[in-house]
Amino acid sequence: MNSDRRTGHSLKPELWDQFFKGSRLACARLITLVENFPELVPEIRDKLFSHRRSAIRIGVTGPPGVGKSTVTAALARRALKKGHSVGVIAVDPSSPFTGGAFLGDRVRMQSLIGDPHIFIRSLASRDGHGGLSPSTPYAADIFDAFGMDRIYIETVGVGQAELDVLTCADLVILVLQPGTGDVIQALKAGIIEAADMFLINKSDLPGTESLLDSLRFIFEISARQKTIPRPPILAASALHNKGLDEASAEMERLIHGLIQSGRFQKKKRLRLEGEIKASILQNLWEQFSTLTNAPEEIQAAADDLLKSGQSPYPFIRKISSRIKMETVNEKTCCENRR
Ligand SMILES: Nc1nc2c(ncn2[C@@H]2O[C@H](COP(=O)(O)OP(=O)(O)O)[C@@H](O)[C@H]2O)c(=O)[nH]1
Ligand SMILES: [Mg+2]
Repeated sequence: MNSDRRTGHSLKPELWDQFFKGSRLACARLITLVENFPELVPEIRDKLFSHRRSAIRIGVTGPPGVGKSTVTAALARRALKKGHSVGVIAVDPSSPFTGGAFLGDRVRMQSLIGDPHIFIRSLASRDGHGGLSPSTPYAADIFDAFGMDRIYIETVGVGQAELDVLTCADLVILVLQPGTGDVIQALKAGIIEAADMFLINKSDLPGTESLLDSLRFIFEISARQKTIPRPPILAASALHNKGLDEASAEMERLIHGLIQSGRFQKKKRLRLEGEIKASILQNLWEQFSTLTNAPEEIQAAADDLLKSGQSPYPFIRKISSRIKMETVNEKTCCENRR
């Protein structure tokens, strides 16, 4: 049995057996483990990697209250009808202990609960502020290995943090609603450039046409600058079940294009590169901090620098040269041991 030194938590072989036999309980348990014990991630990823399939990850983002959960539920329902199996990761802005917002999302997704081909899971957002939980990509990988082929990731939707969704989604849908001026906020946060599709939800409310005009105008200007390809802009009313068939069809067209053009594969490769780089950095930092008292020194230096108003770079150069020395020492030490 493999077990983690620091937590004493173990991944029992039975858990994997159950997971690969399709136990939803085992799937939920694995997600709980990656969420609560990041140190178990490498072991879980090792096991999952060869079982990954080619699920498409769809990020649904946008300001709070625009109808992301309602839209996600509507799109998921259509995907189920087409025979897909669907995973939904809803990032919960509240503490995992209160579960308040998730209850709200569950109500919106109620019609889907009980369908064996859908799995809805909430994750606590990072620091409770917004964006994605650090465990989101791992939860998506678990769904992928579990056999889900459409994975919807609904973010909390607060400004800059929405950009996080890009790092783990193949396709990003930005949901907006009329009459709020949120488009300016989204423009500032850079999400407009990053979204693959725009969905104006609540088109039953006034102001839909002028929001559509503003968005088209934004893209007309940018198309002139030839910086951003114009994404599809659609209007829908998830509550009244209008425009969602069109949105779903448009999304499938985008997915098809993504696969045909090779961008899907490229996105997967970039994600993997990012994960490798981040893990190497983390490992190097851990090694360096156990060999030296760098964390304490950095804290003391930051205090001093703030007081003195001096540039941090001489200190950065000093500590960086120690990284080189420690690497040489480690290498010599390993060679001597051979
Ligand atoms: N008028 C109107 N209300 C909607 C529509 N879609 C969702 N809502 C309502 O908007 C509120 C927020 O929806 P929700 O899906 O939770 O938004 P989220 O915070 O972006 O996930 C709920 O009260 C929904 O019933 C719509 O198309 N029209
Ligand atoms: Mg929601």
